[in-house]
Amino acid sequence: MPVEVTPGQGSHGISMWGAPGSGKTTFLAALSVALSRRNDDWKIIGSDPASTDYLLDKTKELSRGRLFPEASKVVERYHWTLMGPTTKKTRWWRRKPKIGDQTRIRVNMIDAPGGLYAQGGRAAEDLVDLRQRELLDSLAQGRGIVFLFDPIREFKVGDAFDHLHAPLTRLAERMLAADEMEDGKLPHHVAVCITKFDDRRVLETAMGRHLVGVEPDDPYGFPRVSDEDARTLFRELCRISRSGDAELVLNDLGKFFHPERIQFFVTSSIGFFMDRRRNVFDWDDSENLLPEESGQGLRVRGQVRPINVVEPMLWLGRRLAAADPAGVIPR
Ligand SMILES: Nc1nc2c(ncn2[C@@H]2O[C@H](COP(=O)(O)OP(=O)(O)OP(=O)(O)O)[C@@H](O)[C@H]2O)c(=O)[nH]1
Ligand SMILES: [Mg+2]
Repeated sequence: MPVEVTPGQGSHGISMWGAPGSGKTTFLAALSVALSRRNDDWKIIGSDPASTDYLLDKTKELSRGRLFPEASKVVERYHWTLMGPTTKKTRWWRRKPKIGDQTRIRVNMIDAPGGLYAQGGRAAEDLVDLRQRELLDSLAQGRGIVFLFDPIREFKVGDAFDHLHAPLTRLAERMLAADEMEDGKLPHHVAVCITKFDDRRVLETAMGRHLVGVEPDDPYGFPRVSDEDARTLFRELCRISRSGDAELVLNDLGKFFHPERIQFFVTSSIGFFMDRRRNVFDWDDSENLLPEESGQGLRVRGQVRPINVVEPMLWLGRRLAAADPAGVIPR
């Protein structure tokens, strides 16, 4: 029997959270490519024309045009369905799963400009505050967060904590007033994603701590950090924060969310460069960024090979479905 997770803005709402330029929009743009590269049955489908347009257009710009999205200006909402194989065991007398026997996870995604996370939503007096309130409303309604931590920005600017603490405190104020705190914590699940793993500085930090391995079934030999080691890498990257405040990010996450509802991932939306003639990862030539011909900005150098972009979404989708069984409708 197919399993469908209810739509609605409510419990299956997921918000992208992170400082400006931390890679939120690129992460979403890479989702379709990431799913296409997997040898399984998971796919993503828009639930309305605008959400489908986004998937088609952004995927094309990133993978064909090798262009990054522009900095976000407004709060964008997308409604998608992740469709995948059934998680149910097939009975011995049914050799194949029945047609229509698949898992469907509705994802209501919010992507906001990172700047909106800076203040944390005060009274709605001007446009920025209005947009901050809108963002806070979405966070309060949803139960999933993809928190992007950009180690490069943290090294250069060091403001991840500023973009976490104030809005988190505002969100807690809201949830407390609505009597929705559970055991003193927010009810959300959080996928903490370290972004830009393809950047040499991040890769070298992970290598220096012996956290990098290669998956045995990966024919190209791309470096990976396991989810078990992702938290350790996060801690290491916090130490080289410019402001020294990044360690407070970990403390805040632990204070505001249930530890079993936090999962760390080491990700890259564009992945590592690979020379297609050699068809194997080259440790000495791994960077997948190029300066734009105009000299302004960066573009993708080779093919887009996202790392750990689908996994946080599937983890969140499954967790939200399990946490809200009323949302699983047998059809
Ligand atoms: N090395 C590397 N750089 C990335 C990656 N993803 C994004 N970037 C860089 O980060 C920049 C910002 O990415 P965005 O996706 O626009 O970031 P954002 O968080 O949506 O930014 P705002 O919308 O301004 O809040 C891009 O223009 C790229 O230069 C990645 O996977 N690897
Ligand atoms: Mg953006």
